[in-house]
Amino acid sequence: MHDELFKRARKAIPGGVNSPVRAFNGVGGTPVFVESGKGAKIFAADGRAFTDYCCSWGAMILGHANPSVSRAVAARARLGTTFGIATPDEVRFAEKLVSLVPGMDMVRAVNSGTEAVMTAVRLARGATGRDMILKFDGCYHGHSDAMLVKSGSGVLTMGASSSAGVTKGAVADTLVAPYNDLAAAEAAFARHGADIAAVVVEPIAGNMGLVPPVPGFLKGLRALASRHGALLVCDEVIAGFRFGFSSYSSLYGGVSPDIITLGKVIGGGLPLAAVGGKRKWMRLLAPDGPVYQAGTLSGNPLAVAAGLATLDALEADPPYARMAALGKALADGVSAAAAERGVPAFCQSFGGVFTIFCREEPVRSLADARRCDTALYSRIFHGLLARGVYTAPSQFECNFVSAAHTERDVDAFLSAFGKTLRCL
Ligand code: KE4
Repeated sequence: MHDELFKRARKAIPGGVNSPVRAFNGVGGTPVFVESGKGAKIFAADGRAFTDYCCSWGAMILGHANPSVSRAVAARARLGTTFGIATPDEVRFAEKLVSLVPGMDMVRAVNSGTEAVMTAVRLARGATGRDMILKFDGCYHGHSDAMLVKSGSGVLTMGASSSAGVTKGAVADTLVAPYNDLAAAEAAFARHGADIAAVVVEPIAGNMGLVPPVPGFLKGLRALASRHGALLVCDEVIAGFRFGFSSYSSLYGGVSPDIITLGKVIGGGLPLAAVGGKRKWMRLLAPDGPVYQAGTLSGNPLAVAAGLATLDALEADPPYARMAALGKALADGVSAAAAERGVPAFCQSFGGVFTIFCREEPVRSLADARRCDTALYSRIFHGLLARGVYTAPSQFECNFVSAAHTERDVDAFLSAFGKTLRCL
């Protein structure tokens, strides 16, 4: 059935998918088509059920079809979904985010992480009058031209370090340094400091697999940016509200970015992301300031209803400690099982987010991640899939434990993983 669906899809949709990583090019085989989800489970068009660790790339922190989110969206839909006119809900949403993220005085809602980062880059350039941006190899910040240089995520899977169609001019001002390499960032500033508008970084990287920052990296970037008059942009489209009820930067990073981008979790499964930061920068955005940015559906009531319901649920019953405990149990179990069988793989995790890296040494950079055995990763992916566990269809992505996952799910994951290892 999926073969037939994919055949039809490929006729009508480029690559048969609306986002490249879904095509299974990173693991081979025919992609799964999902009909529905409930809690930690997803149900494929052919009737198979899976425990889902993709969670729409982190957005579904409460699990699929969460009752309070579904009720909020259904109720809102009956009142009208979007007006292109200001609404009270988007004021509440902005006030909520500002109250929860230290150092974020103002926030603008947008429709995707790509839009949020694209706006952050334009804002930094407008604020400083400078052109250059420093980003890090293996970090993915959406598909705006300036960011499609040595990106992670789907771009990495495609084996391309840039994209066709991106002009030389569009990337001429994008500097790239290895993630976790503060010396390289210092060298970039030593050479271009007066021209760098912003450092853009995933404070914990999720687009080459899960790669936490090494001690001192984020604080070093903060000091460098401040010293040279550049802005620090923390892209928390994955990390925001994922590891605690605020930003990763404030909870674990020990840094206060000038601009922060949010997405996924704050949208509760609908197209909703945000760019926020210190008032002195945010007031430069149109219509008050000279940096233009706009969006027909930005802050639309339907998406904001899902976002507010998600934030309310996370605030009422924070799942973070439990997700972290489940994530650790899963990661420790995977690493122990691989070691016991002499399979070159281990599980790197933080909070409820994890990646099974098919190599034995830790992964601290894209160069490390690229040394993984992607053929082995593919065999593990398909072994888990065949045993009812849906994980990221790429070595260079993360997996997510949601609030809906249970100890039984983790036990089932480890059982499926053990059986997969025995069949390698
Ligand atoms: P979107 O434009 O896809 O909403 O967000 C772009 C983005 C920005 N910043 C970070 C840190 C991100 O991880 C993303 C998107 N993440 C990928 C998964 N790693 C989206 C999945 C996909 O491309 O289909």
